[in-house]
Amino acid sequence: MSDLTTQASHMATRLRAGEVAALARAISLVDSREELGSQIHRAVRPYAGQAEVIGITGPPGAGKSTLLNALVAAFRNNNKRVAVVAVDPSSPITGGAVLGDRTRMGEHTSDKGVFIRSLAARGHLGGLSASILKIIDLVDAAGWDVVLLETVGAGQSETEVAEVADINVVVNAPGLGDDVQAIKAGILEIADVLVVNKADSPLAQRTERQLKAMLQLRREESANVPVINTVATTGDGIDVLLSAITELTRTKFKSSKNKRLLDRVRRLVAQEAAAQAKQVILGDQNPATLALFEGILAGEYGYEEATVKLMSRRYAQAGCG
Ligand SMILES: Nc1nc2c(ncn2[C@@H]2O[C@H](COP(=O)(O)OP(=O)(O)O)[C@@H](O)[C@H]2O)c(=O)[nH]1
Ligand SMILES: [Mg+2]
Repeated sequence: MSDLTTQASHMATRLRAGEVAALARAISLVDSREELGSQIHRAVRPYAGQAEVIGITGPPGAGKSTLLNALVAAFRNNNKRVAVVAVDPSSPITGGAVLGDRTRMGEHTSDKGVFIRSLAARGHLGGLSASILKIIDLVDAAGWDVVLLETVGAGQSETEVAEVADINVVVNAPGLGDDVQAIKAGILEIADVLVVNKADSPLAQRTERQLKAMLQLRREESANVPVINTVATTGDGIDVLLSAITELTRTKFKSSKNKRLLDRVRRLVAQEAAAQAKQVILGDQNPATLALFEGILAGEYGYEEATVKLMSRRYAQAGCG
């Protein structure tokens, strides 16, 4: 065995034994795309697949961090060990700006049943979700029952999180500007549970009505998406939210764990393939490639046709086509 393999195997053993320091180190290695990180991931991957992965997305200011804090407490009351992975470098939970939130999370930071980690949202070739997924695998293999994924609610992190989570909780709140338009297109489609947070606001009922109307417009299945009112600051409605999550997890996990995991892998490989293809094409100085581009300019091919030609040639070169 090479040094690296031996090292990976030691780390994997420590991680599986529940050593938090080993988990934290493995996450850093994966997050920075080190080869050792990849090897640790491969070594522990077969042990992952047990944890419930719950994404918390929604516009900034909706109350995601506050809600997540309350959810952590609720899961802890049910004796579940909870890992929080924040795709949000400025998260108040993971070391950010708001002193009040930090103090509130203080109760959790000293709890051995809570693991908190934030990831940088930039610099991930192949998209963030591939890295998140590997990190979830690490946390999962280390024996954590629940993984809560928090996003900053801006940029691409929401959709990336949605791709890897088993259950997507989409949080909205009144008073965020253009009503429910604050929810980005596409995010509503991936919602398994919709939360109207800040239900203590007099405008919350209107937000709820609008969300329900939007759900009905979007698709038929969304008739089943529960809409739950919460006041994250007081904990009102958190028990209802937790029951909804638990019920959804039960049905999702029951349907077929293997299919769920394979679907997730398929989405991520597709995404990784797109990212890799992009890098290859951007760096491709092959005269035949340039001729293809010229052909597009001259109207000989459409973009789609040229792309198919280019891809099939690259695949043939790589010996996999
Ligand atoms: N009135 C009220 N304020 C809330 C509620 N939930 C969160 N907030 C406040 O809304 C602000 C934004 O919350 P935060 O959790 O940081 O939102 P995030 O950007 O989605 O993570 C904070 O000042 C919270 O204290 C709620 O249910 N009711
Ligand atoms: Mg937040």
